[in-house]
Amino acid sequence: MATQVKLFGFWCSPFSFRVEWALKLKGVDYDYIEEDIFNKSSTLLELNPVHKKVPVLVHDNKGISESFVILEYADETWEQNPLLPKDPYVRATARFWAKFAEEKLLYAACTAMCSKGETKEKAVKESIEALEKIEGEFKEKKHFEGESIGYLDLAVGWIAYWLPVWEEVGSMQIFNQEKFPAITAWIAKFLSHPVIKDNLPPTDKMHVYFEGRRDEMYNNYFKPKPEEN
Ligand SMILES: N[C@@H](CCC(=O)N[C@@H](CS)C(=O)NCC(=O)O)C(=O)O
Repeated sequence: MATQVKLFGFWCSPFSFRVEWALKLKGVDYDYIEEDIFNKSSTLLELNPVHKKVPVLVHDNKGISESFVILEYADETWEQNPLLPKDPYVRATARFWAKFAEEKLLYAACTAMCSKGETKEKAVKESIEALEKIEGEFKEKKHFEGESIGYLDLAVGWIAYWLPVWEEVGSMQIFNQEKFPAITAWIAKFLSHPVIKDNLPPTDKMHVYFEGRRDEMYNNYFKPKPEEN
């Protein structure tokens, strides 16, 4: 019988990887389909007509989009190795911090990587402020105990692996081991987990790709427009 689960992803997408990690942690068998996000397939456009983005999970011929939505779907569909905590308050807290990191850190860090001057300075400052808040949360609670990784770990997993690449590509410093000891300890544990360490994109290729993205984003969005006469 053909595999019932398919994942449309992109080789260095932190959003795709959080879904791959979840499926692997749960032992769900799936076919991975690499999508060319610069020349999207008609299948992707049909599956995710609203955002036209990866990842998209296909289960029993139905498409599910948006990585956080997919994580929740996977957790409800394949109950082994639960990702979200049982307690409603702890569960809500995990969702809160996942959303916070996405909205306040991920987008600020990308902006910082792709911009220059004042925009970059502001985005670096915002990223550091967001990390300070996440550090406070990580210091207080453990989101990673023993072998079990949860929803929040997967949601913020990109901090461990993508952020250092973005810092180098953007010639900037956001992370600092002395300033963020709790996140530093979490990164070491997260990256040493077998499912995570065996499922990461090659950093040399990531550098090349994100350098290209940086230049493209700068030219298209952040480059000052010539004064109109
Ligand atoms: N909020 C989305 C973000 C997905 C996303 O931005 N995916 C990128 C790849 S990293 C994409 O498909 N980009 C294509 C485009 O923007 O047209 C999620 O969590 O799934």
